Amino acid sequence: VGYLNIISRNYKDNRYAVPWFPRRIRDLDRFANQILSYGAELDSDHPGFTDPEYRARRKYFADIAYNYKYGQPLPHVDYTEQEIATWGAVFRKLTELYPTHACKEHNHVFPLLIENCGYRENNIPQLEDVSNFLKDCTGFTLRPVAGLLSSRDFLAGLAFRVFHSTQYIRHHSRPLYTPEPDVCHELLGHAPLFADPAFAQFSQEIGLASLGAPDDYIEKLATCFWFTVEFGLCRQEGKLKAFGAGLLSSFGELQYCLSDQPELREFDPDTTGDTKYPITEYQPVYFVANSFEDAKERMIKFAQKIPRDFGVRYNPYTQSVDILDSP
Ligand code: HBI
Ligand code: FE
Repeated sequence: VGYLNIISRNYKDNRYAVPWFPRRIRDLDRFANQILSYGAELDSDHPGFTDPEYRARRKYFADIAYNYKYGQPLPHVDYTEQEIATWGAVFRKLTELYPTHACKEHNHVFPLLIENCGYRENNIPQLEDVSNFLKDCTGFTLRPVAGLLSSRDFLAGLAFRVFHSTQYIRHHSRPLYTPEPDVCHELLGHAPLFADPAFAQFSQEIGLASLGAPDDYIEKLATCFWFTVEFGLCRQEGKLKAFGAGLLSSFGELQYCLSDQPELREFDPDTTGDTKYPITEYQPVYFVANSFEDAKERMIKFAQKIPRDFGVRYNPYTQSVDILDSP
């Protein structure tokens, strides 16, 4: 196909060029060396900033993720007593709230994770076990990641039903706080929902929409991701419930989001995608989805408006993206 000639890493130099994107699941290996900040570089206000032991540990996690290649078993980690205690504190508090605050899909899957993947207060589950479980449920898999990826790269993983997951844990001094994703956020917040077929499809649609999309649309898709996969609410049997991982992994915000304080709006990619949001405080606005099916349908409609000279279709047999000539 002619336009593949101009898929370019230097697309900003050429207004006709399409940004490079992964075509096969193995291509995700390329993201490892373009992380925005290596996981061991902590900001001066990070709770572990002055703890040399914690920083060395973070370097260890960043290195194993950096060297991971598609097809390898996910690195097995022996977590320390202190790390397990931190996980335990988070696990204990959050599991108090799930029955009343989490969506029914999360509550359906959580007992299965306890049964099959070693989810319990005194054990941090291994990414490998969780990834294998998700693969059986929806085909989603986890990939370790050494630090923050660009929105473009992070979303592209979802097109292949791959979720980039951190493996380190937050600093023990503040168990209920983390300024960045950690294994509590990934495994308690994100993982359960990726076992749900409709949620998995919705997530993959965001990923497929992102492939080769212009920068301004990547921004809109990342914002939709933020207000759904990270901070989404839904209405179930007339009650408001949380399904966003940022909520399901925060003892404080999980209660706040269902209180009468925040403003609620209906999820719609056209408007949601243009909404500004703070990243260091509780959200002033949440978007409510009718269902994952409905959110997925809206996402597919939105994706059709993205200026792109080609269509994409995921081929699950080859785990690759087929490029379709536009109609
Ligand atoms: N990178 N490693 C990692 N983890 C995330 O959760 C993450 C990311 N990059 C971007 C991102 N999340 C989102 O905020 C959106 O930009 C997609
Ligand atoms: Fe997240």
